[in-house]
Amino acid sequence: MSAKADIALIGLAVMGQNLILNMNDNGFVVCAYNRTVEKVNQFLQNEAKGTKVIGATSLQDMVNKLKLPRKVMLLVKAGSAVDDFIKQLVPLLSPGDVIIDGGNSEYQDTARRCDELRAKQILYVGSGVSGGEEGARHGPSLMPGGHPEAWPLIQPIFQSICAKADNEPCCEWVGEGGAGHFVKMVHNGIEYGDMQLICEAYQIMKALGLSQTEMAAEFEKWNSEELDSFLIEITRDILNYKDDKGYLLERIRDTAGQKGTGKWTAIAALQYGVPVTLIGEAVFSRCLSALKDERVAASKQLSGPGVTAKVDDLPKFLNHIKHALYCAKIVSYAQGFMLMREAAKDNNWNLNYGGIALMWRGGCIIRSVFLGNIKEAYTRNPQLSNLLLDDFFKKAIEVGQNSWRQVVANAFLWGIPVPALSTALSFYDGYRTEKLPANLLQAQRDYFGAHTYELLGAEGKFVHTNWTGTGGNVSASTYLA
Ligand code: NBP
Repeated sequence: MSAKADIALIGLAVMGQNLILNMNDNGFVVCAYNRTVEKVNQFLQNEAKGTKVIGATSLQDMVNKLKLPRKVMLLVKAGSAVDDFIKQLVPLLSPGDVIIDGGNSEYQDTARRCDELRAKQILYVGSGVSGGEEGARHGPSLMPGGHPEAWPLIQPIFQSICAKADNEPCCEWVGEGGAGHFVKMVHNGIEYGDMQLICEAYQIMKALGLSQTEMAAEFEKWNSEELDSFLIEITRDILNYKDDKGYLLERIRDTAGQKGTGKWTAIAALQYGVPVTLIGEAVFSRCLSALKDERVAASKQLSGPGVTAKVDDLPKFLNHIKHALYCAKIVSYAQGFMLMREAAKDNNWNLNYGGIALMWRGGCIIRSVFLGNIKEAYTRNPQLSNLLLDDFFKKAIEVGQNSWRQVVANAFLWGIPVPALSTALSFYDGYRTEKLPANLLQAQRDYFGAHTYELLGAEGKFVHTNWTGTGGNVSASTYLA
């Protein structure tokens, strides 16, 4: 049989199957393969019936069916499954062929695989794929990075199958090595943050006695304003959803799961020393939710302020909640972009921040009108050092900050946890503070550990003080605190 497939796709679970059908719709011939080979036939006889999709019975068979240079995309479980397939594929491929990993791989794994495959003359791409099942089928957001020479080879396929926003593809080359998977990881972290903020707004509304219908109406309204986004829209639908026992939401156990990419973002933030506090709180909130039994026990023993949430003007307060959510969201994205900027510096990636906002603008879970505003901010100033300093976002916070403070302060007084809304406000206040109390911190470090400090006006010169008169004059170089 002559080679006729444009690309092979390995991994026939939800993402792989849907991406294959999407590629097929866009005129590409795909060769499907899976570790459990029976699934290939099942797929061809069911979901892919009547399409141009072809199947392979082995990796060798799959490779034989591919046009040159060969392109093989993996959509398998992240981790050792990716390494196993790469190991099996390399002897079957030729120099210049491309392997693409579209799973949720850790960006450092992708960087390592890039190095290993460079030595074997195989081109490697680690691509973020966002949008879940629906996105994979009808247009995901794609974030490819790795070996730049691979991009022209895969660009026609990737930019055909991806989502489009304002007629532009939600897919652009991100950068070398693990850049694509890093950006996808930050995207997932931001998704954690967005979801947590919405949950906090819901919790406050619930405490104020709103019914689910009333909450849904509020989210409906927000979805026609600056918060217009996929997550606000699905929250409205979830609040409205009823089965034969009534509203489903209240019957769902309040313990959140996680698959790790939010945690990876928080870990990367700590490693790069960037205060990505909101995503961190969103991850910890899921951890706290998982302590259900402990919380149930503690709820019977620990007291709160003993007041009921109450406001004089409900519509006005609901508007405050909207502004609080919006301002905190601006901080969250500002923090996410700060992290990408720092990682880019460290890894020599030339990230296009406006392009990243556009990639997230459609197809993915965090798609929103807001991302269009971020894209515009970076178009106005590609060198923008922080989103908070862009005129559009500066104005939005000026307009909303009083509301934000009202919501956080009242939630604290009412004993309602708002970790994401409040950490964002503390970050905002910290970021705009010329003089933080770190002078005292430096003095404490020098007092107990001789860690030295700089004097204002003499930056770069580190001095030590013998604070008690009994310590020595030698400063520390090893003990870290
Ligand atoms: P899964 O993550 O559930 O993976 C299923 C696929 O991995 C099957 O093809 C399975 O083969 C294969 N596989 C497994 Br499991 N262990 C393997 C091993 N040790 N060696 C070789 N193959 C192995 O599928 P998915 O939900 O479609 O996700 C695919 C990738 O896309 C993942 O990295 C995921 O994190 C990422 N992703 C998922 C979503 C989503 O919404 N689901 C969104 C964005 C990204 P088998 O059939 O033989 O068991």
